[in-house]
Amino acid sequence: MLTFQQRLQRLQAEHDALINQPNNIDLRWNNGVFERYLHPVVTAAHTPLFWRYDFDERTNPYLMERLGVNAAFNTGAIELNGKILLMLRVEGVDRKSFFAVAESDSPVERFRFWDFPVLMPETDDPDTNVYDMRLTKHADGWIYGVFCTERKDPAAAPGDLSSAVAQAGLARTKDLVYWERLPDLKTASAQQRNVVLHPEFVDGKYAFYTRPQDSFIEAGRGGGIGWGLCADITRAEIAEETIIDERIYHTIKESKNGAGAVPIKTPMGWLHIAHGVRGTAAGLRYVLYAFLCDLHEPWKVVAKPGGYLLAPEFDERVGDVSNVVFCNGAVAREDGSLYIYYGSSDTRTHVAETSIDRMLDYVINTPPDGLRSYACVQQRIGLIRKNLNLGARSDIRGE
Ligand code: M1P
Repeated sequence: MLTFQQRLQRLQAEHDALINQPNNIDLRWNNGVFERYLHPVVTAAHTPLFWRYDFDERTNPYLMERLGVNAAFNTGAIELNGKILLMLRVEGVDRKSFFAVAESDSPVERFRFWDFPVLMPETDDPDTNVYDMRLTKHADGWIYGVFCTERKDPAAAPGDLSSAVAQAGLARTKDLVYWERLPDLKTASAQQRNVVLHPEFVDGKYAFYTRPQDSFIEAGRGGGIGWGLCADITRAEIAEETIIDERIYHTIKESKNGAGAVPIKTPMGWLHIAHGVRGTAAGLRYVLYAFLCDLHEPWKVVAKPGGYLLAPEFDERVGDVSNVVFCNGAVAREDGSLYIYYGSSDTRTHVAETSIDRMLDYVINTPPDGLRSYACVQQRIGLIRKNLNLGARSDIRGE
């Protein structure tokens, strides 16, 4: 039996080894669009031991974890002063999520949490749970955090302990440490999740991507990625919400979709990495997809590749909510590289590496969804004929 001190040293050595573990490109993946990395960049085990254990032998003689952490996933992301800062959704064993920053000089490894998690101020109507923050460096000089705030549904029938209302919480900061909480975003929708603040003013107003839904889980008659403007972010209200990327039958976004990372400005338009959800016999399947919006009219989708960009693979497939990948943060660096951070199965955080050029090629030159098997086979035959140099020959089957 190890002594208290021996166990503590062992825990610390294991934690140090995890944080300092190098990360390498995963050679099992080779589709040309992006590279996966072998190890998750952040997991629950990356959270500091001093967040979880009481190190005082008198009050914790068995060196027990007193406040366990269940998961660290769905991260906002930003580059500040040459460092990559991830704003993770950390979930305690008590199921409550909170935000915490992990920092690294590298976009792919050695992320270390800051000593304290974010103590997000509450509004007059306290949040029960907060999660999935998008970090927007806005043209007005502030860094905004837009996140989901969840509360018990006040209209729930007696005994119904699962109905909830999700809305978009808003806060701003200069340093990710001190936060000014603003009133929640008001829209006409009963439920809002996956709301993202556009980084530039549009017509002199703040612009939001929204995701209206009828109920907490189901899109109902609602859904799709919406767009709306508001004049005053300190009392943010969207009077008119327009759907710019709708749900479509028998596609990867049939059940739900939602904006993901803050859109990335490129010479060809605003690049979006979003998520799409479809139902299966085994439950919902969440994948990432990409699309491009017009540079000057960012509410207009100008390129929509068919299908998914990134779906759960390998160990990503299994976790607390299996068959899920979810993105709410990406970092485009000055050298043109692009790092897409994504949570897998509501458990851990990974990174995919690509470049703006590659992603523009992907969104512009990948064929759109044919929407019918026949049309999709026609698309594929076009590719086959090209690769087999069949030109216009009509004596070969497949035209
Ligand atoms: O559990 C999967 C995801 O479910 C929600 O996403 P959406 O609102 O699109 O259904 C979010 O709670 C997200 O955090 C979670 O990963």
